[in-house]
Amino acid sequence: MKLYIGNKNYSSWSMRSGVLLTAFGIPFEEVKLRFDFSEGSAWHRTIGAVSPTRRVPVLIEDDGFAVWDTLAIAEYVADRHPEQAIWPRAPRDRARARSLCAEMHAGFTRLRTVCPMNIEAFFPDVGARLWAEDAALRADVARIDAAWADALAGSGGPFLFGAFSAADAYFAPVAVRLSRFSLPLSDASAGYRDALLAHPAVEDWVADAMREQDFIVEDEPYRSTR
Ligand SMILES: N[C@@H](CCC(=O)N[C@@H](CS)C(=O)NCC(=O)O)C(=O)O
Repeated sequence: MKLYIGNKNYSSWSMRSGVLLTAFGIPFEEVKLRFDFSEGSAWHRTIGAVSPTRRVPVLIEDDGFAVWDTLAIAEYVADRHPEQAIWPRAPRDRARARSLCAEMHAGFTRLRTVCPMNIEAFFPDVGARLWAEDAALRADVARIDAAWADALAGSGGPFLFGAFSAADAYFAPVAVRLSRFSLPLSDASAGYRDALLAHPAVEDWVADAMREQDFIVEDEPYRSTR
């Protein structure tokens, strides 16, 4: 199967599915589409041909069957690979992991808006200013911190539910944002952020992102050049 993704440096949704498949050793071919939102671009033509939502990520089976949206992709891959604990095995952990993914999928809009993922760039000064000025951002980070600390206290770590699961893949781009904008966390959550960033599937994604050497203006509110 193929996983269509956007720029690895910027595409946080693509990262979730890419990290998930890599972390569980599920074979797939990666098809990277460079973001280009101009009229008639290759991006629009290609994504329009494979995904009804015209968004990445989208998973395409060899017979052309498409699964779009990170939550549906995680569920589909878990259905196809019951031998893998993509969701935690214990029912309550599984329910909690799904709650956290759903919460991430639908929420944390302030963090996502003002701290866009940009793996290769470090903005500690912007982060400090935002932290001082933006109560909605502080509330998003406080909720993430509490959710992480609660799950880690229950599982004992190193990942949210012990072993790496879809919930951790979901929070990988959050760990990147928190680190790049240098936003403060409790000790437990900071340790988890670092463990997540050190996971081999996350490290692979980050290394590829660093090599991209691209600059997409729409994704760069804090820089005019690289
Ligand atoms: N809810 C979707 C979000 C997907 C999404 O917004 N992807 C972005 C890239 S990170 C995209 O394709 N944007 C292109 C556009 O909005 O035209 C998911 O979970 O997959």
